[in-house]
Amino acid sequence: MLVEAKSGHTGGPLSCTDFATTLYFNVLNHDPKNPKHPDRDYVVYSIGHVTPVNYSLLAECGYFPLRDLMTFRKLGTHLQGHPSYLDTPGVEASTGSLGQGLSISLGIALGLRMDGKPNRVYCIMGDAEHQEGATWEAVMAAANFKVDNLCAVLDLNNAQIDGRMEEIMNIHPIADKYRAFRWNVIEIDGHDVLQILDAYRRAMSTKGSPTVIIAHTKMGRGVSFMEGDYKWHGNPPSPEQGEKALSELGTTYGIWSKRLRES
Ligand SMILES: Cc1ncc(C[n+]2csc(CCOP(=O)(O)OP(=O)(O)O)c2C)c(N)n1
Repeated sequence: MLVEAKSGHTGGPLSCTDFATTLYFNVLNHDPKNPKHPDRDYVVYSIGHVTPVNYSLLAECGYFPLRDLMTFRKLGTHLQGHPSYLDTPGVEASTGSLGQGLSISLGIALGLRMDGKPNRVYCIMGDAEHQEGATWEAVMAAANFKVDNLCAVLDLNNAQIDGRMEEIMNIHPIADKYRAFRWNVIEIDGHDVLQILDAYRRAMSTKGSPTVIIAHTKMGRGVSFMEGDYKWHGNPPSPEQGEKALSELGTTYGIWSKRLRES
């Protein structure tokens, strides 16, 4: 997608891939053939820019054909660089302006609770996004209203657009901050699927407070020349780099083109 588009975000989507894939395939109650099903769980990407992982998972789940992925970031496609809920099935909120997703998720969660419904809301957040003040209003309100159908997943990759998060505007001690706001805090290795599954289960059984899963991850996870390097935040790979990345991730362009043609 990124090579074809010649633009877009590579590093963040790869740091989110393990916990986001686990969420869609093992945790979510959803029906890709009926995206607006009233009993569905909601996923809000507060870090709207991680569309490569968001759209890939929606396509793999069957919300739309895999071949649509090759239109990513092109004029007229429903797969724009940042997600639009009016255009793409499975997208619950139009995001991209950082710091808004937790407030949106909180509103959805409160609405569901008012209607007496059991649906859950997942909000995928970035670490540097916690530099946005509005995030903390939502953190405070979610705990105050004991919104336990809300689970935030924090992609703690210590990287942002201009450098290392800890050097630009350190958000630590982030776990203590959430605890002080009376959230249920679960810290995990964000690339260990068993830990990820266990965290989602613990979040589901927590009553009386919202949960944040702090996922320690690596930007560009799985690709040797990208891992841990913030410069991959907003850059696409060249065709050669793309081929090398795919082979390190256990696939090839050939395999992908075949799947796309057949979809
Ligand atoms: C309100 C707002 N300010 C600035 C930006 C530009 N921007 C896009 S991504 C990003 C960095 C986000 O860092 P992080 O949340 O850690 O995501 P990651 O780098 O891990 O993908 C910035 C500053 C934006 N999208 N919205």
